[in-house]
Amino acid sequence: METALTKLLNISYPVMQGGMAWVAEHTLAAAVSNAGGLGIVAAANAPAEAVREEIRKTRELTKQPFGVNIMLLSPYAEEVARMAAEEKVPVVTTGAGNPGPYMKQWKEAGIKVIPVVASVALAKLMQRAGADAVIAEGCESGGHIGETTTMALVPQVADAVSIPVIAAGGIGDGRGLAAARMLGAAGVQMGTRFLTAKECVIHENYKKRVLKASDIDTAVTGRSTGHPVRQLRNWMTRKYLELEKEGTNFEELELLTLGSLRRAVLEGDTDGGSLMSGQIAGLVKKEQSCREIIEEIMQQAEALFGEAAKWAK
Ligand code: TUI
Repeated sequence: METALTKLLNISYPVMQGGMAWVAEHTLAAAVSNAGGLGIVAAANAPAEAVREEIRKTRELTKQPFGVNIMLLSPYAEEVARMAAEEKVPVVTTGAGNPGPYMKQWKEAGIKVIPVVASVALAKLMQRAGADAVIAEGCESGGHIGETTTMALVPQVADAVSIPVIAAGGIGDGRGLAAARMLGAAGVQMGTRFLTAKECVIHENYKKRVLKASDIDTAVTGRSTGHPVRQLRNWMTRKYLELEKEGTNFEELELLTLGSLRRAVLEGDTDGGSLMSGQIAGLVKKEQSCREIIEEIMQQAEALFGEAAKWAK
C-alpha cells in the first residue's frame, strides 16, 4: 500500500509506532522499522546522552528509517532537540507542545519533522513552520491527550493542510487503518497495539492488564490540572479522580503520579503505577511480533478496500 506517508519516509507500510514514554526504546523501535513500519524511540523525560545511546542501539539493530519522539514538556527537550539534529536521525516526531523553536535546526539537518497535533490551529501552524507531515491524535489515545476525537479531528486537519496527515488514537487493526484512510489520512500511528508486541520490553503485569482490558477500562486523570492523561483504571486513577473531585491542589496531585509511569513499565506496579493505554486496549487480545501485527493489519485493510469498492454499486 503506497501512500504519501510511505513515499515521504521511504517505508513499506503506512504504519508508525507511537513515541510512548518509558516504553518505546530501541528493541521495539527497531522491530517496527524492520517490519516495514516506522519505529520510534521516545526521549520522554530522559537527558540527551541517554537518548543518543538509544539511537545508536537502534542503528545497530536496523538499517531502515526510524524516528525519535521529543516530549516537549521534558526539562531536557532543548538539549534532546539539539542532539537529534547532530545525530541526523531520519525522523523527529514531537508531543505535548509546539516544536516551533526547534524546527529550523531539524530541517537544516535534513530531518523529516512530524509534530503531533490535537487541533486544526496547531496543524496549520506546523505546516507554515515547515513540518513534513502532522500526526492528528484524537483523545482515544493513551497518555497525554487533547479534547477532540480521532473521527472528528482527522478530516478537519486533512482539509486544513496540504502535507500528509497521520491518524492516531483508537486505531488498533486493519479496520482502523482503512477508516483512517477514508477520513483523509495517509497512514496511522499506533501505540496501544504495540504495547503487547513480543519485542515490547515493558513489565509482564502491564501487558497482562492491556490484554485483559475491556472497552471501558481507561480513565482520564488531570483534566483539572490542564494535563489530561489516559490510562487503565486502577487504584492510582481512582485515588487521583477522588482527590481531583475534592479540588486537591496541583502539587499534591503531582505527588501521586510522580514516577508512576516508570513504576508501571519497569516494576509492573499495576495498583500505584500509571498504565497509560488508549481506548482501543479492549481490541488487543494477543501478544504478537511487530511483523505479525503489521502484516495482519495490512492484510485486513487491503481486504476491506477490495470489498469497499463494491459498496458503492
Ligand atoms: O504527547 C503525547 N502523549 C504523551 S506525552 C506523555 S509523557 C507525560 N507523562 C505525564 C504527564 C504528561 C506527559 C505521555 N503521553 N501525545 C501527543 C499529544 N500532543 N497529545 C496532545 C498533544 C498536544 C496538546 C496540546 C500538542 C500540542 C498542544 O498544544 C501546543 C500549544 O502550545 O499550542
